[in-house]
Amino acid sequence: MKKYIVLPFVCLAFWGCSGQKTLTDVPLKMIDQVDFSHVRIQDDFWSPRLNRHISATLPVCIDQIENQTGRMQNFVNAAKGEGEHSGIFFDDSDVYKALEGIAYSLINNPNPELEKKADEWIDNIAAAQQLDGYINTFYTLTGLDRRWKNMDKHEMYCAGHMIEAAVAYYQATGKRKLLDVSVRMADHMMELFGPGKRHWVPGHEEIELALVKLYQTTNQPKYLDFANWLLEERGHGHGSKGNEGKWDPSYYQDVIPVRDLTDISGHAVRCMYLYCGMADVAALKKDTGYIAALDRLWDDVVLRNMYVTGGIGSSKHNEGFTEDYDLPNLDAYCETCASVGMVYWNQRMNQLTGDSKYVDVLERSMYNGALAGVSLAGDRFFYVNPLESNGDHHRQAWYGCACCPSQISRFLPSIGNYVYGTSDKALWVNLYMGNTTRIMSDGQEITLKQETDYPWDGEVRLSVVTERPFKKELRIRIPGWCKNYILSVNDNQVNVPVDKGYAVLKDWKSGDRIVLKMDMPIEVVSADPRVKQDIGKRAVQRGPLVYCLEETDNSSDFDNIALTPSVSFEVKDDPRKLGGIKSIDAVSGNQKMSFIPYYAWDNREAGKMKVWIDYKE
Ligand code: FUB
Ligand code: ZN
Repeated sequence: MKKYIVLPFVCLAFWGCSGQKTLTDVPLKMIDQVDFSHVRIQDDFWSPRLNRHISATLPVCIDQIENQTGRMQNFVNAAKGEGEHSGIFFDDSDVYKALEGIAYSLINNPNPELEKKADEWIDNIAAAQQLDGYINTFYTLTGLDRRWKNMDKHEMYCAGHMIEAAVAYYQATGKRKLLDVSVRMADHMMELFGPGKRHWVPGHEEIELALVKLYQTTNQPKYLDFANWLLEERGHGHGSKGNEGKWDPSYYQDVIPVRDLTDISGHAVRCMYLYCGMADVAALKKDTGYIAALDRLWDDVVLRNMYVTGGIGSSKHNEGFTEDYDLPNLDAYCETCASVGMVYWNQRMNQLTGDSKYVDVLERSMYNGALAGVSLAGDRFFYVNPLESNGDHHRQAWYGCACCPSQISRFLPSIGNYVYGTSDKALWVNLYMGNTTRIMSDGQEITLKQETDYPWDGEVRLSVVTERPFKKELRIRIPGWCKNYILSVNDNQVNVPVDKGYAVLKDWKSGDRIVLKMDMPIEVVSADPRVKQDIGKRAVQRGPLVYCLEETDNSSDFDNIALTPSVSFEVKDDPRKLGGIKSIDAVSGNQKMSFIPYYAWDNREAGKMKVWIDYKE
């Protein structure tokens, strides 16, 4: 693999490889997500985080949107048609993303007060919609005559986030008001743009995946077709000629048609949302060209442009990519939104292929790059996630550009989406976290239950209870990091085939005690030698977690700490440290060091931090 060679990312048989089966007969979406609304998460790792999402993250977002910034006031002003717009031209999107987070929270944790707040917001949003369906407070307050002229101004990006919020709120409450606003805005856009009408290449992708959700919610194929048309607009010279000359088309993924893409380039979050939109449209339109492009792009991202934390986008300059293997640590950008985007995209790839290599990356991005984006208390956020710090990089309560806090607000309550999947032949177990899940499958209720101390421990106890005999396979993911495991059913070890990273258990019955015991040793990993910033360095990981050194635990001679071949490690239970962690103590030569999980850094006094540690032979 690319950035770090110890892990087993091999080129698995995938449709893009030569000599593989043709695509025409293959259903393009193999796995359906088990929606998080069915997944009751209850464990020592995630439950406190989900509770803090309700008690801290959402209140911070609401306070910022209503009181500390003018985001909600912009809607109030736009409704009245008077007053100024404050903030950035795409600030509406933060309101929509926080609203989506509220909706997800309401699904598993009904809360009349929070629902009332969301209804108030939706009233303000609806009142700000123009008669022709247009909605965007920036242009309403600064001159509607200037709308739809600059493709970089995020009008469709904001519309996309509104649609996602609307779908979420409709699912949570059955209330249609924001959905109706969204439908009117989508219809407005389709009156202006589309085949035989005006060209448009959204400067920031997002609308495409949102239109697919709108299609799935309204059953109106025109929204899917419009998403497809927008994707096909790219790469033909119709797009933005640049933000006053600052950006070239590669920043916007607008150099060549998307089905011809081979390399990731430009802005990282834009890429992730584009790839999600392509995967969604491909699945529904059976567009194998899109899948082949996504396959090539995945290799380019994961083998040549991804950090060990699952973060992507190394450069602050374009919030994105430079050249292959350029992965600076101190200056790493690794925007939180991009790591969340990696989760969104990799889930789609897994659903298309049934290959667990995508869940390996999803898990890496989720537990490291994305989770670092929020403080342990849930009230402060990283926008940029470097792999090294001089002690001057800290989470903030909010940002002028607040895409990352609002991203966290919608991502955390929906993590249950990534745990299970269903297909014609199988139930898929992708992630390990304590939960009880009830789904309908083949006309009967199935209850799946996991008990585990993951990510600290590799033992997972799983049971599946069905009402009647149930024929499907259980496909249990063996993570890429796991080299040794034992799978047992009712205390009897079973040796079952492993297909694309899943142990395939065919012989099971309702109520069986299925136990997966994964060895979770400490691994010392090195980067691909082409990553010049990591030459002579090593990183430490255990299970899905990447570890780092913080100065506060390693105050003596932090800059000269080095691992050696004779290093010895010990995993230490630290229930009172950083919300309860397993730290890793190491003795290397005469030096002692203590590692903590990367996600937990910068939650104590300021100090230096590093993931990649000098290695002395
Ligand atoms: O432009 C909207 C969002 O703001 C992007 O996704 C982030 O990178 C930030 O620039
Ligand atoms: Zn962001």
